Amino acid sequence: MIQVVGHKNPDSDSICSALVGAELLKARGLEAKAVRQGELNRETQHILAQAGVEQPEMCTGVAGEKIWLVDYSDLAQGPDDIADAEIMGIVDHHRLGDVTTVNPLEAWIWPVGCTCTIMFNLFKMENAEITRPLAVLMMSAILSDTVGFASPTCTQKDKDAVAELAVIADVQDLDAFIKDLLIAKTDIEGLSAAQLVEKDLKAYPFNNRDVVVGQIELATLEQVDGMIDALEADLQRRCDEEGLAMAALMLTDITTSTTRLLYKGEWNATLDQYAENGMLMMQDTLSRKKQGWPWLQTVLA
Ligand SMILES: [Mn+2]
Repeated sequence: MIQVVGHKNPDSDSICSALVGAELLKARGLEAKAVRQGELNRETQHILAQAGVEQPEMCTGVAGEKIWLVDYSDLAQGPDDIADAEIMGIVDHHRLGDVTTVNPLEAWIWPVGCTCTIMFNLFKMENAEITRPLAVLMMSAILSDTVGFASPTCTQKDKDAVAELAVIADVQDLDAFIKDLLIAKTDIEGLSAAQLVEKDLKAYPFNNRDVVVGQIELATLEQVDGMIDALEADLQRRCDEEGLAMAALMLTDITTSTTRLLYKGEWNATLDQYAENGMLMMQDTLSRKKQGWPWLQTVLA
């Protein structure tokens, strides 16, 4: 049995590509199942309901198991016992991380907007059947990761994949489909500050120190107006408890591509010079991977 596992604090791509990847392996005649490393966010719940697909079961450990990694290749984002698993495959669209393997592995790492775009091309290469549920999972993940094609991470391959998948998924009105998805993506009603920070938090080891950067995608920054103090307090708490050099949170208005950065930790002073009236605004910043984190790396270096 091969377990297909996405990263910690799973986003929609991490869940959908695990589900789709398990089906790809099954189409090859292998035994496989998707697993998840955390609870589903509201957007992912919306996607699975649309697709009529059950959520993957919770990952309870991978020691001694054969695994595929989807949507990451960093040890820090994998299961805690990943060192004792056999990594058989990687499908990812991030920079190459620090996993190493004993045996040769199958690795598909493309600079595209979404892991599911690579999955779609693998299905085509292998002439594996793409059912309607699989098409809904893949096109939703692509539209989520590329924020409806608006992200600078989006490529022609992502657009081509959605065009073909929308036909299989029988989606007539793509704009309405995207709108519903983005409403679910930006729904933060009732979530606590700690839940919001945790939602899409990623570890970025830097200069031998631990750094975490989260991101909340919003329809308007006003959604978090009353929560700034609580969010900053939660970032500070994480620095204190985990010895982080920095904990940052991107508050991103996906309609205007404007990001407000909250940050706490030892490296505060370096970032303070870019703030005005205590607010660090990043214009034209939608993507953590292509814009937010690269800028932070340059500034912190
Ligand atoms: Mn992804």
